[in-house]
Amino acid sequence: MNPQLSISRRTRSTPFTSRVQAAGVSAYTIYNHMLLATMFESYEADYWHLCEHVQVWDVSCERQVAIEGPDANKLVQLMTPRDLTKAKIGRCFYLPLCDVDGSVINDPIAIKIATDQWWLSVADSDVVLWAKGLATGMRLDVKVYEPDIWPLAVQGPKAEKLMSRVFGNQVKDIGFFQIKPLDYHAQAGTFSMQVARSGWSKQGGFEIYVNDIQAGQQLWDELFSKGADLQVRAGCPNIIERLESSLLSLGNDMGYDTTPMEAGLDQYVDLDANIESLSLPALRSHIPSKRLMGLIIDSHANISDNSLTIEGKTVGEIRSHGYSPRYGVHLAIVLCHLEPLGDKQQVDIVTNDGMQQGRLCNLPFDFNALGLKAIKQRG
Ligand code: THG
Repeated sequence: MNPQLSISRRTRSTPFTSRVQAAGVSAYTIYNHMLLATMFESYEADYWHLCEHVQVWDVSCERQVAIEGPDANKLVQLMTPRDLTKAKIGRCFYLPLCDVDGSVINDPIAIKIATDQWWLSVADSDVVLWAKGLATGMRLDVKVYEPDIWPLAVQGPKAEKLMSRVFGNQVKDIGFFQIKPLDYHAQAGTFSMQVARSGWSKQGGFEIYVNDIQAGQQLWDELFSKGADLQVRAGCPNIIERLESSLLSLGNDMGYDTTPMEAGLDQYVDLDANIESLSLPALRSHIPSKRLMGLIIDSHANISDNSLTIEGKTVGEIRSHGYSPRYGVHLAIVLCHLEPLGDKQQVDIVTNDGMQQGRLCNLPFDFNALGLKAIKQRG
C-alpha cells in the first residue's frame, strides 16, 4: 500500500480543497507548506485533457509575498539579478531570486501592482523569511507579508472561451504575462481580482489571484457550470506537459546548488546592468561547472537510478522525468557536470530492465529539431 499523507493545519489546505477532493484528486504534494494536487485520473489522462480542453487548477500554494513601501523596489531589485528599473505596473516578470553566492533561492513570477508595491508569486521555498530578513538587516522601509490570496489557474486551449464567459470579453485584451484587475460579481458583492495571462503550462490560460474565500468558491463553481459544454475539469500542473514544455521546477530541477546560468535562465539575468543586486557580483565572476539539459530515451524507461554515466563514470543526474505519450519517448531534465561530460551526447541510464541509452539535448526541448514526431495526437 502506498503511504498516506497526514493532512493537518500545518499542511495548509485552501479555499478550494473541498472542491478538489470532490473532483477526485488522487495524489497531492506539499508546496509552500500547502496542498497541491499532482494527479486526478492519471498523469496521461490528465495530460491529454489539458491539451484538448480546459482545466481549473487550485494553485493556492503559489503564495504571494507582498513587498510594500518606499523601499519596495529596492528590496525586490536586491533579491534578483534581473534588471527591473524599467518595470511597468501591470506586467509579470519571471525572476530568478539569488543569494550572495548567486545560488537560486526561488523563481517567482513577480508582479508590479503599484509604484511601491510588488507581489512575488513564489515557488516552493520560504521567500517571505528571506525578504523579511533582508529588510530587517538592511533597515529597509518596507512591509513584507503573505496576503490572503489564492491563485486559481484556468489552463488549456479553451481557457479564453471559459474565462470570457465569466469575466467578459475584456480577458481577451490581457496579453501574455500582463495582469489586470477585473471585477468578479459574487453574491456578497463585487470583488476586484487581479487576472493574468500566465500559468504553469504552455497550453495557454489565465491565473486569477482570488482575494476572498467565499467569492473564490463561487467563482470555482461558476467556472464549472459555465464550462460544462467545454468539458472543464479540475486539474493541476502536469508532469508530462511541463516536461514537454521545459518549464523548470524549483527544488526538482534547480535550486540552491545551481546558479541561474547553470539552470539555463541566462535571459533573466542582466550581468551588465547598473543595479544594486545582491547576487550580481558573484554571478559576474562565476564560472559554471554544471548545466541543465534535456535527455531523450527512445522508449518508456523504468528508471531505477538517477545517475547518468559514460563508461561507468558519472557525468550528471536526472532531476525530473516522465514518459511522453505524444512522442513515444521518455523525457528527462538532467543536471550535467561539464568537466567529465565534455561534448559527449550519449549517456547510460540504469533502469529496472537493464542499462538504457539516452541522448542529451539543449532545453527547451525542440522536438522538430530532434526529429521526433507525434505518434499519438489524443488520449
Ligand atoms: N504562476 C504563478 N506563480 C508561480 C508559478 C506560476 N510561482 C511558482 C512557479 N510557477 C514559478 N515558476 C515559473 C516558471 C516558468 C514560468 C512561470 C513560472 C513561465 N515561463 C514562461 C516560459 O518559460 O516560456 C515565460 C517566461 C517569460 O518569458 O517571462 O511561464 O506558474 N502565478
